[in-house]
Amino acid sequence: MAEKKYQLHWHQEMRNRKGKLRGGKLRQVPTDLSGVLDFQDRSMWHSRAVLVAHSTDLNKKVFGLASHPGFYVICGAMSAEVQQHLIMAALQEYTEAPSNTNHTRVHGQLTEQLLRKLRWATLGPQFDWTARVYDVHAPYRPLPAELRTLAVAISSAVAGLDMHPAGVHDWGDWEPDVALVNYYREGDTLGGHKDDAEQNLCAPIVALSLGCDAIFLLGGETRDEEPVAMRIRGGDAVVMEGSARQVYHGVPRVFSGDGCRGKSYCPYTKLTKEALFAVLPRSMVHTEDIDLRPDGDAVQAYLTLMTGKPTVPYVFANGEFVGGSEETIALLQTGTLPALLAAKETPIGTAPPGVAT
Ligand SMILES: O=C(O)CCC(=O)C(=O)O
Repeated sequence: MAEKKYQLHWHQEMRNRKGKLRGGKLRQVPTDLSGVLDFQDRSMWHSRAVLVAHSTDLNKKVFGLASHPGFYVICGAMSAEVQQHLIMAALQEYTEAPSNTNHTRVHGQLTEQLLRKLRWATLGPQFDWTARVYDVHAPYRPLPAELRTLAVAISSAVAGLDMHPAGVHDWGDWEPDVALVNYYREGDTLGGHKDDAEQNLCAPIVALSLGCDAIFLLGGETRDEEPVAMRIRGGDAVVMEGSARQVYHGVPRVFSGDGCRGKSYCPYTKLTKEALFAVLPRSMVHTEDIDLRPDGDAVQAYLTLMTGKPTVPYVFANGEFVGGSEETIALLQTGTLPALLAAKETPIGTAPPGVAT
């Protein structure tokens, strides 16, 4: 139910031409996101029983849920530089043999054309998806040191907190040795599942998100339990340990990276938004004032790294960087930008483009 509710659905308009019904434009069906928990929105903390602690190791807030002991979210756990490095590594090094990807069996090594349909890559012992077991005999790419370091730093920071009365953290001298890299495009999903094929089910799972915003569903031990839907952003880390290690979870939605990101007090942002709204319906244009986000500096650093442009606003359309206010307004004046956006006829999404692992 919840999975369906948050998935991207398309509606095809029908046109009546010369008495005949014809398939018309495809439009995204708006999704009701009012029930989605956003840890960055303080006003939700009380009503959604959010637990908040400060990790001195990470110098970050760590969020938990009273309903799910052993579940933690660290917003902005990775700096802009780390995110960009990992995105490049995920697209290049991590997909090279002896890593397996969803293309290995049929096509062998990944080519640029196959990149569009890249879905997963394995790091550490290969996973047999049919038997749902790890094959420790086949050659594999060892877990990269940077991922090991991040997983250990994040999980031990969480273990140092006392957020739940019956804190678990019984993974002993755990050494991370395996990772699955998931690649998502707008609208992609990862069905609800449990991670139960690992040898040591006490060892925590650390999920690192890169790129676009997504909705993460955290359920219970059976599929009957209504899951909690939450927004996860690029740079966030999720840790699941203890009883939260045994629950169903999935990703019903990944948003597009299009839209206009600026600052609430910036005259160029204001100008760009006005120009966009003069031509496009408001519901089609996602805008965000990044200075109002607690991690606004990190978002700007990330956008600067991605685009080479140090100042707001940043406008993306159809996954491409359009430019700042000057370039956007010029494209709007020539009619190119509305055409670019209308080509897809979808609302503009919510996060910078990229991959999520
Ligand atoms: O991509 C994510 O954030 C979730 C990953 C996950 O649940 C898995 O790979 O088992």
